[in-house]
Amino acid sequence: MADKSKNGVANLNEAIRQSLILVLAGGRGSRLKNLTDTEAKPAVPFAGKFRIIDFALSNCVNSGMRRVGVLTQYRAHNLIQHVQRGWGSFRAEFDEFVEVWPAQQQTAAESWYSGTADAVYQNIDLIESHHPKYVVILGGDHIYKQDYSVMLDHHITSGAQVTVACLEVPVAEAREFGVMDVDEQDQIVKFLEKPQTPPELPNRPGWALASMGIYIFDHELLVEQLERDALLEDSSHDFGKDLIPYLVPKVKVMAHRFSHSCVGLDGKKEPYWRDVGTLDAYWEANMDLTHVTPELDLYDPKWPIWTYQVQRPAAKFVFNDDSRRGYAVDSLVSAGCVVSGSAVERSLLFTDVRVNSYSFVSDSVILSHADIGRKCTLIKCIVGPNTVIPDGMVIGKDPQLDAQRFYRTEGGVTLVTQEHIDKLK
Ligand code: ADQ
Ligand code: ADP
Repeated sequence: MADKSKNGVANLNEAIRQSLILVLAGGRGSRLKNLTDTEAKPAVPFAGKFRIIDFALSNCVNSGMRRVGVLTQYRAHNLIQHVQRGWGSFRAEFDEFVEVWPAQQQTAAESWYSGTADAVYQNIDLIESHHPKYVVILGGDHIYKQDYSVMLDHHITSGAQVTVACLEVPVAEAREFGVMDVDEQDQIVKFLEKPQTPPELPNRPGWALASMGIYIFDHELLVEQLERDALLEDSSHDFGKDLIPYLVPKVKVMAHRFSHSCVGLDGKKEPYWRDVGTLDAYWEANMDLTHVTPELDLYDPKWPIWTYQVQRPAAKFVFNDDSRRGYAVDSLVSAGCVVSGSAVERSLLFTDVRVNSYSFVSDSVILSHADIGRKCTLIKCIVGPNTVIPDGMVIGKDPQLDAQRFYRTEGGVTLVTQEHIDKLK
């Protein structure tokens, strides 16, 4: 295979093979309300047939990095099952694997992971057993397409010991991130975790350089630093809060611009990277896919997004002469769905959804196995999995009533779950 390096790194393919990826998949994502009652955020379904973590894992595989540990914690059952079923087919004898590394496996610590660095520290024996040269650490809860091998290439050519992926974000949003100052070579000179007043970019007022929480470490430095930090009582054992700010003045920590390794940028101004951590952001990112030219292209054969899904029959549309309906437009309809005598517009139906006669669904995200009764109207909703919407129910026309009965977001999206429906009875 031809070497992939754009910068002339000798043996980039070998460096890729010597890398170990750790996907942090333990976050709860409580801003997703009832959607994360039963699962960790990385396991939340997205775009009809995927789960959020499939994007990070597909990036790993498409980047050629096939030694992956998934670090879990909160409500991990569905996540573990999904990773094992969908990603468990790598060949250990070729030193390729996607494995789940559950919390508390390695140490006698009494508490669960306290921060992201602690999560990695607790798995230090497992990491050592793979003898990596580079360790790539990333979160499992963002939607984006990135070639991590390009970032590794940059890490090696720049002579960095740590590299942090970053992108430009409006200052108002930057308070939620780690924010950095860089010199002309993009070496990080200052790193502030979630600052109240984020420093602006000199050449782009109103914007700041934010960390994506994706790090490449030289293995030895990582181990040394995790061991050092573990002994500190006043540390929260977090990469963004503790390790990165500590290392910036001491070793070469480089910023890697996401625009250099983003897949599918194709002349677009801003690279696509979404935290679907709130219901509004989740709804919007799903809705984007129903647009004629979505910002996120899921149909690119050069960067496929892989997943596990049960085999279901093709979606079916039944026209009803009386209602003059039985269709879906500007919508994504997954396998196993039946849209019968009803109209679906600008919506996303996940697996096995039923929409029955005389109903109208628009601008909505309907999760798996939901059943929308007859003569219902649903506008701008997120319907939870397995929810049965009773015949005749109208949601999305009366904000006050919706807020009383269901959960209504600031952005005007109504979340409807079976729990809500049961309470109405
Ligand atoms: P945060 O957004 O605060 O900041 P954090 O809560 O640290 O992110 O979670 C990062 C990732 O680790 C997530 O994918 C989460 O699911 C996972 N995670 C958290 N705790 C975990 C644990 N104990 N075990 C396993 N996984 C765990 C971070 C950085 C910022 C950066 C943003 C970018 O600190 O500097 O800007 O990410 O989103
Ligand atoms: P409605 O409330 O819209 O009248 P029905 O449950 O009566 O819905 O179904 C209408 C049509 O939808 C059926 O005639 C059938 O063609 C199709 N349909 C419903 N359920 C299934 C199913 N399990 N498999 C295949 N088609 C189905």
